[in-house]
Amino acid sequence: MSVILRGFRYSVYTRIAAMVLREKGVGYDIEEVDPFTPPLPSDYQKRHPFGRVPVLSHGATDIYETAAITRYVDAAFDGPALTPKSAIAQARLMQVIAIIDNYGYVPMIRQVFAHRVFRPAEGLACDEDLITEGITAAEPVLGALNKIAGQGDVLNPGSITLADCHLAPVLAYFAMAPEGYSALEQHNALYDWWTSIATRQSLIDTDPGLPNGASTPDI
Ligand SMILES: N[C@@H](CCC(=O)N[C@@H](CS)C(=O)NCC(=O)O)C(=O)O
Repeated sequence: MSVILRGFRYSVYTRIAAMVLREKGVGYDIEEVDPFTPPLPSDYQKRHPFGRVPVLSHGATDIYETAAITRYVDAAFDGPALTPKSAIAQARLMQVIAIIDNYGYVPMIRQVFAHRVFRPAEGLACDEDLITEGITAAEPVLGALNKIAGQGDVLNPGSITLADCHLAPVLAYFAMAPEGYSALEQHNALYDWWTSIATRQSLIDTDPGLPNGASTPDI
């Protein structure tokens, strides 16, 4: 059965799904869908009722919501297990994913990365107040993730789980902003984890770069 990842090349959630597919060794095709430039393809709304990316299509089955996609990929395909066995590690894994989705994505990606890195690469203005707001809101997120990394059940450089794959693309973007990198550096356990995952092949292979070939800011 075919596996198609429908998503936007610069989308952090699309990259999370792609990273999990690569960690599992699942071959897939990509169909580019840009949710920020409507209209969406005519058949897309029936695949994703909220019009976001990504959607994973496996044969005739469509799955949306990245946490559901990555769980599905881990369970449905052969390859290394990306869900740990112990109850506490599974709970920590779910916490990492929920923290990113509920508290991390907007400040770290939509405010800090978008305004410090992505919009300038596109030649658009950035809003300094939003960056400041995002850094402030990211602080408790980094603190919570640092505590979990320090406990070592997940975000452990010795093993890769769905939590690692959910967080790595988010921190990769956040750390491209000099303020984001400085904030990350203050959290030792999380920073140690980041320096290890930053060289992971699946993260490197899914790096979309920046629009217009812009270079990443010096950090
Ligand atoms: N809860 C969704 C969030 C997906 C999401 O927000 N994707 C962004 C791109 S990274 C998007 O499609 N944004 C379009 C929009 O906000 O209109 C998931 O886990 O898949």
